Amino acid sequence: MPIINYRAREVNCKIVYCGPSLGGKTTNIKAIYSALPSPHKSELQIIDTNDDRTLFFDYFSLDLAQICGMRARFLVYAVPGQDYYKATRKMVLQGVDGIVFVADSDASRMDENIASLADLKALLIEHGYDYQSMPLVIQLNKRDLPSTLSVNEMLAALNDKGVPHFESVAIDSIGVVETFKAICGQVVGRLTTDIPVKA
Ligand SMILES: Nc1nc2c(ncn2[C@@H]2O[C@H](COP(=O)(O)OP(=O)(O)OP(=O)(O)O)[C@@H](O)[C@H]2O)c(=O)[nH]1
Ligand SMILES: [Mg+2]
Repeated sequence: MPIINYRAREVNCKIVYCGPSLGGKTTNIKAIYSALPSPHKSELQIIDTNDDRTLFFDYFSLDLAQICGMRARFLVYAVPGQDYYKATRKMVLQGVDGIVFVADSDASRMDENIASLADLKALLIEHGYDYQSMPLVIQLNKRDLPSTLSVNEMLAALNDKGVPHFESVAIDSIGVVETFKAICGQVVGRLTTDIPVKA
């Protein structure tokens, strides 16, 4: 549930990018960030290792339009995908309002996509969140690779909720902003129906 500060007339929505390691979450975050106009965004925080893998999490915030007379701020995170950072993933998912699942389209990585989605579902359960009603967008990334699995095969394995999906090439900023807009739209859609608006 978004955090609402009625006094400041502010609502904070948390969006988390999840998915297997090396699938392209950090690349998405960097591409969205560079596409956003400066006055409305925070600094970009990326903490990674020498081999560019996320160690803690990636983060920026974005001030968006007014919703129901309140200023909406999106807090955007990407988790570390590697197996042994499960505790960090759980921490970052605390208070999540919407999820982008970035899948790797390389056919050889399908097992990791499936395992990562199972890990995400387990962490949501641990937090007591309902996967079925959680705003979710699936991104099929790395569509430029020669060895991609077909879109239908990937969706059959990953899109059990029938949510919106986007094909992307995050290194070329293709499909990245579209994905982000779609998850923001879902989260805002829930805001306008779920939140009791005080005068
Ligand atoms: N060919 C191709 N490579 C990509 C694409 N998107 C990202 N990459 C590359 O994939 C590698 C991993 O990308 P990251 O964005 O660091 O992946 P991540 O999901 O953040 O990985 P973790 O932080 O370990 O969870 C990098 O070398 C990227 O340049 C894409 O669309 N196509
Ligand atoms: Mg990363």
